[in-house]
Amino acid sequence: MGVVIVDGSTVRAFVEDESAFNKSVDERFQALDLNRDGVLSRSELRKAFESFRLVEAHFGTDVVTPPEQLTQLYDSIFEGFDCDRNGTIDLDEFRAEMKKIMFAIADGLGSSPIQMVIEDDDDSFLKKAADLEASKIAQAS
Ligand SMILES: [Ca+2]
Ligand SMILES: [Ca+2]
Repeated sequence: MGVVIVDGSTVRAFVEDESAFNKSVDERFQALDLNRDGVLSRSELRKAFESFRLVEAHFGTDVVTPPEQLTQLYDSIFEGFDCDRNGTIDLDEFRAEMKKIMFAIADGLGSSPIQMVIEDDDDSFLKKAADLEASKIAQAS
């Protein structure tokens, strides 16, 4: 366990490093595609967001959200991913929307860094962003 400092530019640099970002996104996509049919269904995406803990982070964990409201929320997230409205999310759609979400997080963080406590086995995108920045700093010195 350790503490990392992330701000908007950390996240932005991660998303803009296309090979690092796509690799992380592709790994996540594969992990989420539980039935291995190459696309994400509504329920697979919902599991994804439960594991990202993004939704809770945005809406606060101290508020208990009614299930029907949660379903609406996940539906609207799904619509955001499913650009061509065919009812499933393919890898391109997933990459594009993850990019948007991470940029939105970067904008939200702005230039005020936040401290994150992370577990060693944490594979969140923010940790990956912090790792990437750390490796760049290590290379530069
Ligand atoms: Ca699937
Ligand atoms: Ca689609």
